[in-house]
Amino acid sequence: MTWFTHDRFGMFVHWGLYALPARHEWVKTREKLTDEQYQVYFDHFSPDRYDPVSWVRAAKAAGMRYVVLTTKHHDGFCLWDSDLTDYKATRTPYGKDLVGPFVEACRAEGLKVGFYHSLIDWHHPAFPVDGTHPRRDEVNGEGGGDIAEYRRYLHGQVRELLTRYGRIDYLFFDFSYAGRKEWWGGKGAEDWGSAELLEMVRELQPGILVNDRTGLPGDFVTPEQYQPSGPLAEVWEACQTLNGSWGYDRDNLDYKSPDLLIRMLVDGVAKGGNLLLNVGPTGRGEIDPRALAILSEIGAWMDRHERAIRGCGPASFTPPADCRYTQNGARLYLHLFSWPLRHVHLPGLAGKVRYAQLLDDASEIRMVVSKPGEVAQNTKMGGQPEGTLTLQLPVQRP
Ligand code: FUL
Repeated sequence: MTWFTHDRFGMFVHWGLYALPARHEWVKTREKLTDEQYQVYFDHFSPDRYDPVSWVRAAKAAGMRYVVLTTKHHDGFCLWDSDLTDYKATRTPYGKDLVGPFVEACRAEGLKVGFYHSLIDWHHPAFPVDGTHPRRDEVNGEGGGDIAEYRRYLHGQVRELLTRYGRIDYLFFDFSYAGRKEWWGGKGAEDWGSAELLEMVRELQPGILVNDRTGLPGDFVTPEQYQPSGPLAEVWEACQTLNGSWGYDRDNLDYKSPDLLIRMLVDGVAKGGNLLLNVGPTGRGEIDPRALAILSEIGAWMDRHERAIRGCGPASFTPPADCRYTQNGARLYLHLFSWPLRHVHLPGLAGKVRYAQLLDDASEIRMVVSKPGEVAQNTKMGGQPEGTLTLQLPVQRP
């Protein structure tokens, strides 16, 4: 687990046919598109500007240390040259495997390699639901779906992915949480054969980290688009969109600010978690400029503040309002989400801090410890309780 909880920050990449309609990765079900209607995106899939090295470099410059690519999303389209289907990139006008170059790019840049793989599949004829209609087996009787056949396909494809590209560090299955009622009426872990699936995964890739969405416990849990309210018992990673959509969504301008995303990262590390921040490349294969601009602002922050994130975890002290602590060994980092009027009071820290400095410019932060007897009075210390350490902040926020 060490690289994962050390690195803290990764990039999620949702990319597939849905980049062409460019209105959310669930467009097929949301708009009830038939297989025929959706086929037009397959027939026009031609990402002439696909350059995974540029993706990985953008991730690295943003301070991310691992990248997770959708090998297959719910629409069933495969980004690699699977022997088990023709519904794959190599049969589109593009005609080439997309996964191999991605893996090589991550390796070349020294980032960890992650795969996302959807357990549900709206395209495979044996999968009991296509995402648009009622269950195939209810409509067609016996012949409408065959979960056992689909399970063989699923396991076979995961085997391909884990044997063709060398070492894979991370696997994000989607989407059965333990105890969750399946939206399509399935049985979760039993349908996927999750116990055998996980056994195979660990045999093929002994060092891999697997998430919790097979319906069985994994190595980490995956809060989606929210921050847990405090540390969790499990290792965790929040996944987040830039604008509410995972796939490229051209007209959705509801972007989170870089400032908010940095706070999410900080808040997560303060609670012992990672952040997997998503981009949805376009149908030509590029991360669009709006997303790149956000990544580069996060990168500028990370460049100066990386040491308050990387290798850090929660501290045992409770921070004041609007603040977070992250800690790495004997170093405690205080993150101020709003800038108080010159003083910040840290309960319980008196006598515990040898020296304080502003991370931004290494300038000294003067510290004052409240003494017994000063407590009740309206002193310069603001009547802080004994044991409080008060920091005198710069006149201006740097
Ligand atoms: C969800 C999926 O349905 C979304 O499309 C996305 O992939 C997200 C990370 O997981 O369960």
